[in-house]
Amino acid sequence: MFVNPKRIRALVRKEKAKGPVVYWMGRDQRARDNWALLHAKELAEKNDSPLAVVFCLVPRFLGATSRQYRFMLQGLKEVERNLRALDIAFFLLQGDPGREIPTFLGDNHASSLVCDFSPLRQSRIWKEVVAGKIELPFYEVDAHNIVPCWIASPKAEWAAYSFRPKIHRLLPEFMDEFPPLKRHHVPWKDDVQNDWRSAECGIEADTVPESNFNRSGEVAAAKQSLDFIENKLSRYESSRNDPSQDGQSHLSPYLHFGQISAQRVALQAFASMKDASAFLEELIVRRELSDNFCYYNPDYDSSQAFPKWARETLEKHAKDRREYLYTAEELERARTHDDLWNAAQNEMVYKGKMHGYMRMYWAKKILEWTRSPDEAQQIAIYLNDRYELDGRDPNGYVGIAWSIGGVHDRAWKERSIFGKVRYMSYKGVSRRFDVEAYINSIKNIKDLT
Ligand code: FAD
Ligand code: FO1
Repeated sequence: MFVNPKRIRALVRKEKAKGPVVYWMGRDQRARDNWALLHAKELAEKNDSPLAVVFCLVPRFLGATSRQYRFMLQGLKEVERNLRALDIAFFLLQGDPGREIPTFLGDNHASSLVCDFSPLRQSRIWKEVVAGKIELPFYEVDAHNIVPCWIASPKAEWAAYSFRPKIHRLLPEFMDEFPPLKRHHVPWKDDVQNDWRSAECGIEADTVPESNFNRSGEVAAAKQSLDFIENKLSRYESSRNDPSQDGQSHLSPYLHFGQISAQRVALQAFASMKDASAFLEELIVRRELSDNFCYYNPDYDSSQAFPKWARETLEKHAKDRREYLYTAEELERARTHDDLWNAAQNEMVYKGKMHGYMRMYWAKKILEWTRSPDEAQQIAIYLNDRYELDGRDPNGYVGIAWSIGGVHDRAWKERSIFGKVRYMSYKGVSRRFDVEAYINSIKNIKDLT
């Protein structure tokens, strides 16, 4: 048995022994270190069946732009090559997964379906629709979290302090080494040709300028991870909160598209350094806490999901005078009075990835400079998902809800507009790092693009 059965749950229970096994790839877009693919392979081996991986490309996806689609498709082409080398077929479908996946299963007389896990609404709806249409076993495998989301905790956690001990208790069981993905012994019946060009033409995304972020794909992700662990992990704790230094791993776009497994990164970090706890706190506890939040709060992208104390305090200050008020367009164009905020916005627009520390300041200022917390949250989600390569992720919904709505945080000293939600000021931030050096570094990126 390759895969810990606790990582798997049945969405449809039916018996059907013969026919190909299909893995419907969604969030975990990689061949290597993928528990969902390993489970599908295990099923196919048991039945001497062929194995196929399908990805269903939707023409519009939650405000994703040309930038994110390009990054994703580049990675998927590499997945196709890696799978082909192992006699595993890869199909790029196009259209609505609720229709395309059942049709593909029927046309190919599939015996079972495996999918990966996402706590987000769209993915859950797709799976419900597919489950309602098919008469074969359908399994979901959490290939994204180290501790499967439904095992980590049975409820929405208050904060990292309540979630951390649960994760740490379960980690020894789930930090197991991945078996290699071996060549499949029953090849697909015919040669598969995917029409990538037609898929690219079918995308209906808005066009935004390309970012200058690194290459996409499994190879680039693995290289980024090793480079970080060898050269930067030891100073992560002291430098990660300084936007004028390059102290972060830059793994979030790869993690978002599942081009690298967080478990692989964690195994490498553990092996390389005795105490990598600052990094592992972010990579494991904070990241998996975001999945926990979205999984148990269906309103994860609305102010309804803010804790009661935060909703009450924000409501009390709803009519407070705003010294500056900006429209979504002014914010998008980085036309504010605050050079630090403008630099952060430009970093996101031109680089495709804003520094983690600046993301907090950025979102909190949107609360300060717009008419209401609801408006602030919607603008922050819109901009984040339009420009960040790692956008549309539980980490994004939670990061924004933390900054604007006190999610996973506590009450602080009461003040205007924010009420008891934690405040950040230009002056306070300037004491922590060299603001001018950061602003200049962003001017350089902008000039180069
Ligand atoms: P590193 O510091 O090297 O951390 C490694 C990994 O740990 C990250 O890739 C990420 O998976 C995880 N991680 C780090 N910080 C956090 C955090 N605060 N919460 C949860 N997981 C974390 N992250 C996204 O992946 N997508 C988003 O759209 C996103 N939007 C954000 C918006 C706001 C307003 C805030 C405050 C945070 C947001 N984050 C988001 C969380 C965090 O800022 C990024 O994950 C991080 O900056 C990514 O850079 P990195 O991979 O170099 O991080
Ligand atoms: N997943 C898909 O299954 N099909 C898509 O067309 C698709 C596009 C896409 C674009 C941007 C982005 O950030 C993610 C995208 N994803 C897509 C992946 C998505 O994160 C996962 O499918 C989630 O599980 C859905 O909640």
